[in-house]
Formats: sequence, C-alpha cells, structure tokens
Amino acid sequence: MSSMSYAERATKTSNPLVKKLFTIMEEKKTNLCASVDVRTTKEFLELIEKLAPFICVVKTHIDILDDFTYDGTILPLLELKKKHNFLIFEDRKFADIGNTVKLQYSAGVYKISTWADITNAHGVTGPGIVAGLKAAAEETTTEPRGLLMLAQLSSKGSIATGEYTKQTIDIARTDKSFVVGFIAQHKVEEQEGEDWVVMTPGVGLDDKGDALGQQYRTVSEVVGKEGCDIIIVGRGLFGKGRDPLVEGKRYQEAGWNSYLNRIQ
Ligand code: 6AU
Repeated sequence: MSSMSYAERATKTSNPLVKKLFTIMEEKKTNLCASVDVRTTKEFLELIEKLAPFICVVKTHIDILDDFTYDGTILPLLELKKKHNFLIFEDRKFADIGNTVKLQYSAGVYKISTWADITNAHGVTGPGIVAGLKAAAEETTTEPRGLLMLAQLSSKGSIATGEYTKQTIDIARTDKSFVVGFIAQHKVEEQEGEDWVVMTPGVGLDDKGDALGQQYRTVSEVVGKEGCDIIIVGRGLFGKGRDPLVEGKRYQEAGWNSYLNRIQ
C-alpha cells in the first residue's frame, strides 16, 4: 500500500483507529510522530503544545516522568489532544504473558488503556500478549485501541531480525482487528487485504546516532526508500540547542514531501 495516499487508505480500512489516524495525517498534512521523552509534566505538556500543529501522533514514555499523576498529567494531555487533533501512543513495549500485560496495560497508576490510543508489544512471549492486551482494552474503554508489534528495532546489534521478525508478523496476523501495524525499519510485506501501519523510529536529519546504540536514518530514506508511514522523532525535535517550533516544521515538511514523492 506504500504507493496509495493516506486519504485512500483512510477510506479503504475497516479499522476505526486506522481511519482516524490516516484522516488526521491527511488533514494536518503530517506523518510526524513526536517522541516526547522528558522528565517533568511541565516540560512534557509545553513540548506537546509547541509540537502539536506539526504532528499526527504524540508518543509517550509515561514512566519517565518524575512527577506523574493521572489528574496532573493525563487530563491536560487529553485536553491538548482535543484541541490539536492528534493520537496518543504510549511506547510501553509490553513483553510478558497475556495475564500480566493485561494488568500492566489497564491497572496500576498509569491505566494506559484508558488514555492511549495506541501501544506496542514485543512478540517474544507469543500471541497470548495480543489476546491479553485486547481483553484489557475491551474491559476498560469503548474507544478504539490499536497495537503495534515490534518487528524490528533501530538500535545497533538488535536481535529482532530474520526469523524473529517473521514470527512477530505472524503474531500480528492472529488478530488483525486489534493489531494495526508495526514498529519496523521498513515496509512489511503484505498479504491480500492487509494494510499495516508502519511507524519507524531512528530518524534524524543531523545526527547518525547516539552514544548508547541508537542509529538514525534520514526522512527520505525511511519514508521514500523504505516505504514507512510515520516517522518517530525524539531528540531531533527538542535535543540540546534545538527549537521544537523550527524542527517540528522541518521534520513535518521533510516527511510530507518524501511521502508525496513516493505516491506520485
Ligand atoms: O529520536 P530519539 O532517538 O530521541 O527517540 C526514539 C524513540 C525513543 C525510543 O524508545 C523509541 O523511539 N524507539 C522504538 C519505539 C518507538 O518503539 C523502537 C526502536 O527500535 N527504536 C527506538 O528508538 O522513545
């Protein structure tokens, strides 16, 4: 589906979450997901407010916040979502048996299933992880929820390759109504009737990587050459010395132009 427009894909999908996502992307002309990995709620909300016009998805690591409270963090986040029209993706990377992830997703202080449209999981424990997360979503909300399986990683030396990647894709196929796509480094080969959303981290226009194994590729490589749908950018937007308003616009334009070139 990499040559089809987001608008066309929004019309064709029967999944309400995917429809919402592609519609936002088309309306706001963006395939940029901001990864807001900061430590205080104040920084978190201010950064989202600045980046909101340029993005389709806010990606959180909610357990990084030193001062998290549901009322102080999540309620204002949901207000920003309403005001600026984006989806929320909690990058929780679940990786346990079905029963445990069901609790981790819906309970504790974070209650992720009540506020995050999208979350993600590793395939390492098998298809029970999909069933457990879906059960939690069904029991805690009537809003559409979607799961991304981690098929490949951006970090140096990752062992999520080859057969592991293939088997993770098979796990995704066990529930195509709840699993909406992948975290991957390139477009996933699709079977008849499939249209996976591929969200890709490890994107940077100025750096090649960091000191801890992260590896960056450019926007045109990821969207244009590899056929990915959404670029996930963190420090490229707000790292030291960077202005999120300038970088937000820059990555939005780069992502959108690469997409337009691809579908031509
Ligand atoms: O742009 P960065 O390097 O500042 O941030 C990248 C973000 C981080 C990672 O936890 C996440 O993307 N990530 C993921 C995700 C999204 O699941 C997978 C992966 O392979 N690499 C990666 O960096 O919040």
